[in-house]
Amino acid sequence: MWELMQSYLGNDKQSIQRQIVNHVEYTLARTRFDFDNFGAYQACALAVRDRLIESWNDTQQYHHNNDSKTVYYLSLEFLMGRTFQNALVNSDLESNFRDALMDMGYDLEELYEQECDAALGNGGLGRLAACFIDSLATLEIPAWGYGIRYEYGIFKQVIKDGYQIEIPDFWLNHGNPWEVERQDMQYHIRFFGHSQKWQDGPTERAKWEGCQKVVAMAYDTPVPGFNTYNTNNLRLWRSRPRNTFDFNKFNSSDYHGAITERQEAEYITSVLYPNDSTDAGKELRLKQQYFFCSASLYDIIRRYKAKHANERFASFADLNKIQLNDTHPVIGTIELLRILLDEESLSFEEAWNVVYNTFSYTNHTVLPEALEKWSVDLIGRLLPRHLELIYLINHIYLSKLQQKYPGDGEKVGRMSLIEEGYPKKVRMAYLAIVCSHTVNGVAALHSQLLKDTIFSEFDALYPGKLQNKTNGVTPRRWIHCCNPRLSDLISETLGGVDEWITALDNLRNLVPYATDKQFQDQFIEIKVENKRALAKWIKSRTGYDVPIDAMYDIQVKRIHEYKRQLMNILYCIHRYLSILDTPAHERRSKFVPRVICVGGKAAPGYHNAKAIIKLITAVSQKVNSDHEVGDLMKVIFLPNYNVSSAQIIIPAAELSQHISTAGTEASGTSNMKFVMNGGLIIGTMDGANVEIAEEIGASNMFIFGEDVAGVNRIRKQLAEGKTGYLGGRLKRVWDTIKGGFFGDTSIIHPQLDALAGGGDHYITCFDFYSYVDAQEKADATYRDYRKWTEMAIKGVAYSGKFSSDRTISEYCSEIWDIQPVPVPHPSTNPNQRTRSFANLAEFQ
Ligand code: 26Q
Repeated sequence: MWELMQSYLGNDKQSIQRQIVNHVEYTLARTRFDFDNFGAYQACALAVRDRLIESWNDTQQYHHNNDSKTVYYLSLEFLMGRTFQNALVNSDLESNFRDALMDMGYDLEELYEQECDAALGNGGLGRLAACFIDSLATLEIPAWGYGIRYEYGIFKQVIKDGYQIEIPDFWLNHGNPWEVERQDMQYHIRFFGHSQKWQDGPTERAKWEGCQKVVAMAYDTPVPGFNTYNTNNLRLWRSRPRNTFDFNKFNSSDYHGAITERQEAEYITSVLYPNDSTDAGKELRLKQQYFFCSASLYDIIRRYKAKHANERFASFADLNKIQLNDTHPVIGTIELLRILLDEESLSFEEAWNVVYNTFSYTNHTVLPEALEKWSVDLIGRLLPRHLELIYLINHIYLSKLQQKYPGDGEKVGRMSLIEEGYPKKVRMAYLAIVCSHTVNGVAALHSQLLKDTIFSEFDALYPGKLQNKTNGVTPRRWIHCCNPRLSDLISETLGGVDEWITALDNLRNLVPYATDKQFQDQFIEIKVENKRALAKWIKSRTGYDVPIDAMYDIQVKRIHEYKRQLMNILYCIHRYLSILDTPAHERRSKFVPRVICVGGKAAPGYHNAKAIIKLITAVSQKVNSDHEVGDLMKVIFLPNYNVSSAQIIIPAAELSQHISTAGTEASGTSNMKFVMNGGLIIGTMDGANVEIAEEIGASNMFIFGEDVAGVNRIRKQLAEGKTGYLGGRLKRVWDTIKGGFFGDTSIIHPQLDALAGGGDHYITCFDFYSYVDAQEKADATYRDYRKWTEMAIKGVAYSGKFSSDRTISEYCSEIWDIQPVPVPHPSTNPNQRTRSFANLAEFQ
């Protein structure tokens, strides 16, 4: 057997082709007569996966043998998008597969289009998790992602009569070739019941009795790093019923009831909640959170104990670091405490120290209304022992607060883990802070705001605990894969090497080329090609023809009042009216032709966001069919914005909009992607825009609007009853909409009334005029397209900071204290691809 398992799959053309046809015939059971593009994609995916499994098995075995310190990224969302191209690129197999397929009459790029997105996330937070696991693998950090294998990802958005309709995303319909089902990797997860306390010497412990049990089953996906043998793991859990059957119910002929109970178990991991800010605490959501935390912790503990039995977890926190992606998995802190106390017999102090030194928490919002709170009643019913432990922690913590702030009961009440009221609630963010050794925000401004506002009292209580880790994005997917021509141009220009893909600061060497006419011409040609590709996409998805020789102006992100898509569309209306005001023969000289695109999903229950979509589509219909305006202006709603469409949209943008009210967008990450792909930003001094301006120079952006201090000043005026701030141009926009110029847009009227009547919380009306100025400046700059291109190239050149490799390196040194562990490559010699015995010894 040793000999049989000694060799690796070949990566020469013949070996790849042989394996593809073998998978077509033996795995998919297809014949040469129904070997279509989809079959070819599936077979290729399996062929790639087989290779990933080799490096993945070797990596995991090596880490096991070496007892490598490991990072665990716990996230309710992993917004992976497609895997095929990324897997080929990271394992340096893209050209081999392209050649192998070409010979057989298939086009690799066409096969890429066969794959459906793994859309197990809502937006920024979920995509960040995906970028992070790419960087962790690339940086050779032993790391696992843990999450939920939802059967339904984020809904598909369809536009009907201008309104958003949600369609379920059953993404596993045709199977998922990238995952490996681990039938043998199962844990029992408990819910409900009650806690029976007992005294164990000085320590109070509990038995969890009368509970319901659900099985968690693991599904693994290999995560290859770029240009390294290291291959990490993404482990997603699926809920299943236990293999028992309620015979009592069966005998009382309640067959249906017995089946229903089993289905309840399956429901837990059925669907991703489509909100990207907190909604009313739904029981099923809490079940999801606890379910995947519990399974992940049992899994981590099992592996730890395999090497460190009888050590009372003394080295656990040195060898295992767990990052909480927002508060969604924070119940995991209490679960670890419970396991250590009630199942592993540690003292409370021992258990607490393990928990505290293991966990860290990342916050993604300062909006107080978006902070998670769970009702005490719900937690007490679903997780009775956990509620007891939360109260116990709160008791110890509050007595420390009382000592520190004697007599200040109000402050102690404000900082308590429990919010008094009807109903009583647990403040999950506070719980996360108290149970973690570090807390971080996701951009410098955001982290500062955490210290100054919602967590200020915690910053005083735990000096140094609050940190900043500015977000980043992976240059593998967000330059190299999505913009191959730009990637090639960069590599050629930087001396024919692609080192910059893992050392993004190297892009600085492009600075001298920003004014180089020949380079500019190549850069422009690539942008035009990317615009062409987007125009084709728009035609196929919306039916609209859009010109190529126009400024591509794009805002894509979840639809939210704070992100102010409304301001964008109000400006579109203003611009449209201004064009109509201008005599036809002067229009071309006064206005730069623009294709204005807005895309994004609204949470299904978010009425105001859905109304904004309707307004955009209504304006789109009117403007696009107005022959007066023609190609001078097109307004497009890009339907069903997701990761794979982002890979077409972002490289085509010339201007991108990041126009949130200052102090509301924690970071933003698409802003980084647009800059890397040669798009200019029109934006506010919010989130990571601030640091982008620092890096690329504010003069290479169109910055406008109030800063955080200005926003606060205006909000104060509004609170004092200020009205009458609309101004003439906005008034006209209001009247135009309400007059029915864009058809029936009555759904937006109440929002407009509120905005005008003192309820402009996101100061859309106040920022509008400075936004108009910035838009005019963008037009003026675009007329000098050489200048525009110079700014765009400088953006690319100075965007190095925003690689998620930099972000992850900072997490490694300042939060996890972990170093890379290079996994030995079996052989780099293609003629001798065997697992040498020397290596085998290392892997044993
Ligand atoms: C919570 C409870 C119940 C149901 C849903 C949720 C929920 C789900 C997703 C709450 C929040 C989210 C997602 C938040 C998010 O994506 N935040 C974004 O995170 C990015 C990465 O840090 C930042 O760049 C963005 O600024 C931030 O908005």
